[in-house]
Amino acid sequence: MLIRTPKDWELSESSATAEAVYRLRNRREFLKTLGAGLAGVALAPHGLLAATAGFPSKENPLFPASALKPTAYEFITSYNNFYEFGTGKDDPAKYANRGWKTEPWTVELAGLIRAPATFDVNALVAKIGGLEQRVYRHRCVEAWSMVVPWDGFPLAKLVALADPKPEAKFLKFTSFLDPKNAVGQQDSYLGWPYVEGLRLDEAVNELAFIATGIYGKPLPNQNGAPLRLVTPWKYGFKGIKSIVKIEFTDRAPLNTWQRLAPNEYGFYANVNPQVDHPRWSQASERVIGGGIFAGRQTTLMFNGYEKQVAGLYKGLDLTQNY
Ligand SMILES: Nc1nc2c(c(=O)[nH]1)N[C@H]1C(S)=C(S)[C@@H](COP(=O)(O)O)O[C@H]1N2
Ligand SMILES: [Mo]
Repeated sequence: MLIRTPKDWELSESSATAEAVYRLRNRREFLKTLGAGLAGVALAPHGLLAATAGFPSKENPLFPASALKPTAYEFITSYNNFYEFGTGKDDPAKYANRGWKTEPWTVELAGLIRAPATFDVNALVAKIGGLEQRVYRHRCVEAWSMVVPWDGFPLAKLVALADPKPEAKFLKFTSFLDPKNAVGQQDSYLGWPYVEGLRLDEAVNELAFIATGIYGKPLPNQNGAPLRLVTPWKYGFKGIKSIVKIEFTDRAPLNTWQRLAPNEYGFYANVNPQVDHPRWSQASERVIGGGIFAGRQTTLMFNGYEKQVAGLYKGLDLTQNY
C-alpha cells in the first residue's frame, strides 16, 4: 500500500493559499460593497461590526500556527454548530447574519465574586490588555475536527478580574436570548438560553481561552461573536458562543446538552477516544477542510492536550465522568 506523507511546507502552503484566496475574494467584495454606498453598511463582510478592540493580536509562541495546520477560514466560518440559528451546518452563516446585532454587547460577571460588574466587550478587551493568537485543535463530539487560529485572551484573566470568593467552585456561562433574531430559539426543544459550565480549576488552566476573533479578524457572528469560550481539550459543545453572563457558583451547573440527554452527554466532556458516544465511536475524527489532505485521523486523549490538563482529573474515573 502506498501512503504518501505530505511534507510540512506543503500543508502550511495549502492552508495559507486557501486563506489568501479567501482574503482576496472578501476584499473584492468589500470594495464592491463600499462602492455601493450606504447599502454597503448592511452588506459588510461578516465580523466587520463585531467587537473590534485589540486587533491585531500577537501570536502566543506556545501555540503557533507552525505547529498545527490551520483549517481554511472559509471552512471555519461556514461549517458551524450554533443551534440558535438552526440545526444545519450551513444555517448559522446564513441566519446569524440577518439582523442579529453583536455590537454593542455586554457581559456580566456575577455570583460568588468580590468584583461583580457588567462590561462592554471592547472595554473589557482593553482592560484585560489586548489579544493574543493561539492555534488550537477543535474536536466536536460528532467526530469531526478542525484547527482554528483563535484571537482572544486567557479565561484566567477574566477570573482574576472577577476575584472569586473562596466558596466559588464552578463557572456557569450563559448565552444570549433573542428569539426574534435567532430563528432557532423560536423552537423550544433545546431549552434556551444555552448554558455551559467549568470547574474553577479548569477555568484557570492555561488552555482555557475566551475568543473574540479568528485569523486575526473579529469573530463572525456564526462563530459566536463577540466572545465565546474555547476549551480545546473538551468536545466543542463546551465552547459556548455569544456569552452574556458568567456566574460563579458553589455547585456544578447543569449544562444544556447534559440536561437534554444525560445518557449521552456529561459535565466534563473531555475528548476521550476510549469512551465512545452511545451512538458512535470517538476513536477517530473526520478532518474538515476538503482538498487532497482531508480525511480521517486518530483522536488523541484530551485532544492532544494531555500534558496541560491530565492533572486536573487525577483520581477521577473518566469512563464514568464523561
Ligand atoms: N450558544 C451556543 N454555543 C455553542 C453551540 C450552540 O449551539 N449554541 N454549539 C456548540 C458546538 S456543538 C460546537 S462543536 C461549537 C462549534 O463552534 P464553531 O461553529 O465555531 O466551530 O460551538 C459550541 N457552542
Ligand atoms: Mo459540537
